Parts: sequence; structure tokens; C-alpha cells
Amino acid sequence: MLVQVVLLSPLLLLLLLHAPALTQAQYDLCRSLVSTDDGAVWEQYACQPKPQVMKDYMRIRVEPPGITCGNPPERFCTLENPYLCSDECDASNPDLAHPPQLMQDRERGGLITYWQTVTWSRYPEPLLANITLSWNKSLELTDDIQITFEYGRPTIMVLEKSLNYGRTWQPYQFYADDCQEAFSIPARRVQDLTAANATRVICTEEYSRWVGSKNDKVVRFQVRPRFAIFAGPRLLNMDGLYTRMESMKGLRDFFTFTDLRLRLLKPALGGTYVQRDNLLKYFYAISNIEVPARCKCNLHSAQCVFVDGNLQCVCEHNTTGQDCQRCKKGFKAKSWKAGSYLPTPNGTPNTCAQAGTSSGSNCECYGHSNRCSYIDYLNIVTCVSCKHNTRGQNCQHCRMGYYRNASAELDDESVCVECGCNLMGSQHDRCNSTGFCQCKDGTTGTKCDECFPGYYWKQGCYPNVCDEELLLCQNGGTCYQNQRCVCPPEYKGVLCQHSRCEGGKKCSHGGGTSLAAATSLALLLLSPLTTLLLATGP
Ligand SMILES: *[C@@H]1O[C@H](CO)[C@@H](O)[C@H](O)[C@H]1NC(C)=O
Ligand SMILES: *[C@@H]1O[C@H](CO)[C@@H](O)[C@H](O)[C@H]1NC(C)=O
Ligand SMILES: *[C@@H]1O[C@H](CO)[C@@H](O)[C@H](O)[C@H]1NC(C)=O
Ligand SMILES: *[C@@H]1O[C@H](CO)[C@@H](O)[C@H](O)[C@H]1NC(C)=O
Ligand SMILES: *[C@@H]1O[C@H](CO)[C@@H](O)[C@H](O)[C@H]1NC(C)=O
Ligand SMILES: *[C@@H]1O[C@H](CO)[C@@H](O)[C@H](O)[C@H]1NC(C)=O
Ligand SMILES: [Ca+2]
Repeated sequence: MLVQVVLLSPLLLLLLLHAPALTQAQYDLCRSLVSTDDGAVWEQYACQPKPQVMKDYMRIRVEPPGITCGNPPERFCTLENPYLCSDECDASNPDLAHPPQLMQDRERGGLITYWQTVTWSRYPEPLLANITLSWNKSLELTDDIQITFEYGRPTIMVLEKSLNYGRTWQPYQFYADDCQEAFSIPARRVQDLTAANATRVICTEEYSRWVGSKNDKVVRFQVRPRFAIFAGPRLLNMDGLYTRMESMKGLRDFFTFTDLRLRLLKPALGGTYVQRDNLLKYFYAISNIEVPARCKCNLHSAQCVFVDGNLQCVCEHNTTGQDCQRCKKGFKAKSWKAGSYLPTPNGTPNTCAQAGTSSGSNCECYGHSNRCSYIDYLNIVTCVSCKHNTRGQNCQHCRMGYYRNASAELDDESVCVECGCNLMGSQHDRCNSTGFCQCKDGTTGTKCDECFPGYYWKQGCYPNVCDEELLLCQNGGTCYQNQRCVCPPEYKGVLCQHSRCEGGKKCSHGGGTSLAAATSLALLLLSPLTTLLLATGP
């Protein structure tokens, strides 16, 4: 009995210590050779790369230009001892410079290195700085993001992320010492999130309050507590998390990004108001940005390598692309699909299949369908339910209202591009092979949404009624959007060319004779030709 306990407990301890590591090593194998009755065959599994220290691969950009301190050299003070201002930042002196790359270096021998901004000498103008971190690769967070601030954490900041290489951004988390005041949203803690709102973007006050700069330097974006909602407090039930990743819309995307951006909006104040007589103690300084994540390879790769300055999945399952997001050439018998975590523990690989091997027939569907059907009376095999807006026996044509992108391969998911013909301006919703719609009279443009000169747009193109050149409004009328003349009260007609006074009616303005003279002059001026005649006349 005693022996058993002695033997068991170190093992148990080992298991407990390594449990998260063990579970995280799940899905680390894409395939393995297994022996069957038919000999050795490859078995395929869903797989993903290990988490990596992504700060090693990030590109940093700081804005605005000139925000980094030291050019010109500047003195600064500290919040704890604002009268001790012996420190100096000097970009031209390697020992006193604080460039952006010091946010990602691997510090050796206990020496803390950090990026630092200029001081808030232009108060009350806000001291703003953006730090953009780019990887040119889709990544998935595996643990908390940690940003280490020297000399105090910002009073207000926003963490943003992009899923499309920086084209569009969305907030990831708000940080403020007073969320209501800074962003008009109530403060929350990640600990208060539940399965129903785990992907909520929150504002938190936990990382912005002043507690003395030496005490708490780290601002976190908490990933572990969010995982814990599904995997339990010690992340022992990772299957629970992986199951949710498959079933809960938006959960995987929540942890996915290609770029991150820190928007620093207000520096640490030392727990009090801004003291205008010593602005040299307000600035931002970051010594480290830790981003633990893995490459997103759509469960088709267990390895992510750094080649030619970029991270790249080493794709298996006959997939290819930076994120293994496509089937390899010649392996497009079915449309591409990401691998699945389910069923646990090995998941489903959803491998790409060699063209011509699916459903036993030789029907190529260019990856737009994975079903073929034999049509008896025509004696042909045809693809069924072509996707991606394709049609035809081999899904080789585009549906009505779409045209073939000539520079895309036939098996490209986006080979058929929507015509997008303007409903009002075009004859129908079809376009020719280069994407041109067929326009109604007076209408032009690829999508028939523009008018030829001399026409105006109003749910289609119509000839101008009036303009500033040939179809001038008469008698002081003004042309409204080429659609009609707005006439003075005493005139009417399309171009205000008719006087309302005709026929002996009483007019509201001016005497009858001068008005008649004005009218005839106006009639004379009706066309530039008349004007010309008048000018060159006797
Ligand atoms: C930071 O980025 C945001 C969003 O692009 C931009 O509006 C803002 O002006 C930038 N701030 C600075 C200081 O460059
Ligand atoms: C981003 O990665 C892609 C694919 O690896 C590569 O083709 C492209 O040149 C990279 N862009 C930059 C700016 O490095
Ligand atoms: C999430 O839901 C829980 C329970 O419904 C609630 O107490 C909590 O305030 C919610 N959190 C947010 C940020 O909405
Ligand atoms: C990919 O295709 C090659 C060539 O046919 C084959 O040898 C290999 O087993 C395939 N791999 C997978 C994972 O299906
Ligand atoms: C056509 O395909 C090429 C290559 O995939 C792509 O770069 C281009 O944007 C596509 N054009 C349109 C109009 O979708
Ligand atoms: C498509 O229509 C445009 C505009 O009418 C024309 O210039 C072009 O040559 C047409 N393309 C083809 C392939 O017919
Ligand atoms: Ca550093």
C-alpha cells in the first residue's frame, strides 16, 4: 500500500503539472502509418501547429511620426519622484535610445529595455500613440496577450484587431480607469463572462488604475479565463473548448487575427490630476509585448515555419496556401473544407481528394460540387448542385448574373464574379464575358450606373430638361438638378419661357409693357444662335 502511494503520487503530480501542456499537444499529428489487413496505410487526423512566441515574428509600426523620444534629446521624470529628472532619452546614443524594437527583444541578464515616447509637454493637447503589430499571417491566440508598461500603465487605451491584414479593424478590448467616463460603457471583468457572452468586447478597469508603477506593470488581454469558460478553471477539459470551437459561431474567429493595434489615449497620471508644472513625468514606455499564438492552418498542418520573412503553414492533407485554405492542384474532386476538432480526440481531417476519384465516376466538378449523378436518357454524368455560382455539367460555367474571372483558375472558389448590373440602368441582370452589363439609352458604365453627358440620373438616365449651356432656363428661372426649371412666379413653361400675364391677366410685379419687352428679349435669347445673330446684326 505504502509503495503504491509513493509510486503514484509523483506520477500524479507530474500529470497535474503537465496537464495543460498535454492537452495542448492534442492535434499535433496530421497522419500516421497504421497497419491493416491490406498492409500499412496512412491515417489522417485534424492537426494544428504548436503555440509560438509570436513577438519574434511581428512587425511593429508606431504612429504618429516623431512619437518616439530622443530626437531631439529630452529629459524625463518619474511619477514616483517627479523632482528627480536625471533620466534622458537620446535617439543618437545607443545607451539612451528607446526605439520600437525594444518592445519585442529578448532581454538578457535582467536589463529591461523599452520603447519610450516623448513627454506630454503639449498638454492639454492629448498625448496619442498607435502601435500596430503585423504578422502577414492569420494567427490564433493560445494564451493571454501581455503588454508590459514601465513607468505606469495608460489611463486609457484600446486594443484593436484586424482579420484582413490591416484593411479593416475592430475593437478587441477597451481599457480605462473609468470606463463610463472614457467610453460610455460599463466596466466588466472577463471573469464575469459566461458561455453566452464569451466573445463580448468589454471595457475593463482592472489594468488602468494606478497602483504604483513598480507594482503592476502588465496589461493583459485575457485568453485563458475565456478558454476556462469552456475548458474548466484549469483548462483540463480542452475537449469542451474544442467542441465549442466547432459549434459556437464566432468563437474561433474571436481568437483569430492578422494584426493588432494598441491605441494609447492617455498616459499614467500617478493616481491624481495632471500636474501642469511637471509634464515631463507623463509619457508611455513599453518593455515587452507577449503574444502567444499559433498559426491558423485550418487544421491542415502541424507545423508553421518562418520563410522569407513570413510565417507559413506546412500544409498536409493535400492542401496549400499560407493558411492551407485551398486544395492543391489536382486534388479538387471535392470543395475545400477546414479540418474539424470533432470527433475528439483526433478530429476529422477533411482532406482534399484527387480529382476523378470521388463517387467512382470520372466527373470533374472543379471543386464546386462533391456529388455527381448519371442522367439516364442523356447518357451523361453530371455534377449536382454546383456551388460558388457555377453551373453546367462540370460546374464549368457561371450562373446567370455572374461572369467568369478570366485570371482565376476554373477551380477557384471565386471564379464567378457577380455582374452587379444596376437594375434601373440596365436591360437585364446579365453581363458579357468581361463583366459589362447591357445599358439602356443614355446609360453607361460597366454596371450601367452612370449617365452619358446630357442625361441625369433618377432611377435610370433621362435626357436633361435644362442645363447651364444649351437648355438654359429663361426669365430668371433656375435649373434644378437638370430635371426642371424653377420659374419666378410670373413665368411658366418648361424653360420658363411663357409669361403668365398673357391674355390680359393681372400681373403681380412690374408694368405690363416693360414685362412684354423683357419677354420678347428673352425669346430672342432663347438660343445662342439668336444671340449670335443679334450681336453680328445691323
Ligand atoms: C491611430 O489609428 C486610428 C485609426 O486608424 C486613427 O484614427 C488615429 O488618428 C491614429 N492615431 C495616431 C496618433 O496616429
Ligand atoms: C505576405 O505573405 C504572402 C504569402 O506568404 C506573401 O506573398 C507576401 O509577399 C507577404 N507580404 C509582405 C508584405 O511580406
Ligand atoms: C454575461 O452574462 C452574464 C450572465 O448572463 C452576466 O452576468 C454578465 O454581466 C454578462 N457580461 C457581459 C459583458 O455582458
Ligand atoms: C496527397 O497526394 C499524394 C499524391 O497522390 C499522396 O501520396 C498523399 O498520400 C496525399 N496525402 C494525403 C494526406 O492525402
Ligand atoms: C480575378 O481573379 C484574380 C486572381 O484570383 C484576382 O486577383 C482578381 O481580384 C479577380 N477579379 C475579380 C473582379 O474578382
Ligand atoms: C463586353 O462589352 C463591352 C462594352 O459593350 C465591350 O467593350 C467588350 O468588348 C465586350 N466584351 C466581349 C468579350 O464581348
Ligand atoms: Ca524589451
